[in-house]
Amino acid sequence: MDREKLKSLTENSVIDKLYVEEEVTSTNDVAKSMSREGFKGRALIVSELQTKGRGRLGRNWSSPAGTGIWMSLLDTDTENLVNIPGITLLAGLAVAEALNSLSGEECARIKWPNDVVINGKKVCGILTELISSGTESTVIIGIGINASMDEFPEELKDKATSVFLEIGQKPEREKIITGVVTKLTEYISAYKITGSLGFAMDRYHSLMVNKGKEVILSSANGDFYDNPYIATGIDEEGNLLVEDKSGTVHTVQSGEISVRGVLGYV
Ligand code: BT5
Repeated sequence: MDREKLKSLTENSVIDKLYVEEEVTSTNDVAKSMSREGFKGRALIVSELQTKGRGRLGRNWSSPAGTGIWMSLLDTDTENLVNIPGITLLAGLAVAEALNSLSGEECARIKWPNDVVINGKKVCGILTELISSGTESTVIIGIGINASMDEFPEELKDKATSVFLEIGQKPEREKIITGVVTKLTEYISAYKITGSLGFAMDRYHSLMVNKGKEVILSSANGDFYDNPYIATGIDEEGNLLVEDKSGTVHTVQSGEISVRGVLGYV
């Protein structure tokens, strides 16, 4: 990773601090430590390798050296952030738009709530966490993008892909990072002001891969009795709207939910 190529992020005050690391357990863990040590403002942590990359619900995130973008944006100004799950959706939108402007096509799409996919395979996952101590809280947005790997471990082969495998060019990671973080911080500022995802709704819906599709919902407590549902879109808080067979619309919060297509992952 070329730190020089990322310096516009601090020069243009998109972020206050930039950390470029060779190896960490998880960039979200580094962000957590910074928050506990009293950091104030907006920082970006990027690492070549993560030894303990994490997904949701304690799942593993494969983060080999050199071929991916493993980064966390941390923001301690959370007073006006009313709804944290909405941030994950904005991050997905920022990533999909940045990848599409790289390829010049609308191939990257968002799989609600936290994946970006190209041609039905996962190219990016997002893990948003909120750390609170006393009255203060910090939001940490962890973003993993498969950039230039040409193969995946056996267990991920059918589900995962990279920008290189789909778009055919080894992307300049710094360019993607700059695009994503610039967009995402703009979206977060708008979200803080309006308190709603309304401003991003049309763009989100146009890139949402599971909109209008049959989806299978599952959760640990198994309370989805009417699978499959039709996903009709999101509301202004970022909840998923689904219709059951009788046409009744239900609102689903992202929390501990998994969503997949009827025939597979999408
Ligand atoms: C996610 O969880 O998709 C969130 C991933 C967030 C990763 C970033 S990297 C920077 C920051 N630091 C961290 O430690 N994490 C964040 P989830 O929806 O639970 O998906 C996890 C599942 O995705 C796994 O169980 C695998 O099936 C699959 N998976 C793991 N590694 C992958 C990869 N590199 N590409 C595509 N799929 C992967």
